[in-house]
Amino acid sequence: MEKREIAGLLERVRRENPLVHNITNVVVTNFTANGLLALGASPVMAYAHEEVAEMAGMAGSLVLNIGTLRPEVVESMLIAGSAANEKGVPVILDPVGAGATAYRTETARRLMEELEICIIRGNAAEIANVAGETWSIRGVDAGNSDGDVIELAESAALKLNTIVALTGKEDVITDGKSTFVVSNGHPILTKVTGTGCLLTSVIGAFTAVEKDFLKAANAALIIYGVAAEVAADKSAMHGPGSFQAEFLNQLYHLDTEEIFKRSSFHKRR
Ligand code: ATP
Ligand code: TZP
Ligand code: MG
Ligand code: MG
Repeated sequence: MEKREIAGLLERVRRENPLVHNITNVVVTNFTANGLLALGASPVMAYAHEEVAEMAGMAGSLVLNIGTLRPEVVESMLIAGSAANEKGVPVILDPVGAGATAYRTETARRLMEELEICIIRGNAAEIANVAGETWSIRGVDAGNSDGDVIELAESAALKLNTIVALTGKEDVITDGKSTFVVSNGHPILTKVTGTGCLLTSVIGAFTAVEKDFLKAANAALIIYGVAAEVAADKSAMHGPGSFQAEFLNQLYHLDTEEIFKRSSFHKRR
């Protein structure tokens, strides 16, 4: 993928201002809405069984996030997901904490089975656990296993028949056949809650404007990582609070020049 294509997709998000319907967790709701707005997308959170089909059907994409799941919210996800699938609206899943409890693992697998999920985005432990492999996880944060994340992402993509975006120090985006590795980002992202969840919603914004979902995810991860690097340069010395605010500023201001200068990725195969 060319750098100018990546910058071009950011321009498209800003120009088309896609509606992203999020059924997400209570920790990250405000940060996700503000991050999508800063990027140039239009966020909406809607949960009621009475309205989710209508909302998902009119959205550019639907993002499902199981971070603080409850049975009635899982039901909302299934109703919204079916409506989105019927209308051809892309559905993206963040399996927060899959592997930490049986309920999370089973719910993530159920959503994968009952819905057509075009991209699943999680840390290594979450992806492994959804794909039926064991990988240590503590709460919602990835454990410290040193497995081969590229091999894990590729085998999970084939097994789950979807695109996997596996994030961490390096991000791997793959459909099991073509694989991109992205090195952008900054460790301080791990000190602000919801940076993974917002990323999944940002991927949602890109799938609303680019139907090649592998390219959409790749561009989203690069842009997110580059914005974090610029924000860290300006604020990391002050700590996570300043970084969080500056990161929103950089999602808003990020330009083609920074994308060309900083984007760091390669196609593995
Ligand atoms: P976890 O709960 O394990 O932190 P998460 O759902 O918050 O997972 P991350 O894997 O932290 O999601 O990914 C969120 C963003 O942070 C991605 O853009 C990723 O590239 C970036 N990131 C995570 N860890 C690092 C790191 N050590 N260095 C650089 N960037 C990182
Ligand atoms: N607990 C349940 S959901 C959540 C926490 C702390 C937020 C997780 O956000 P992220 O983006 O995975 O760091
Ligand atoms: Mg994180
Ligand atoms: Mg997460």
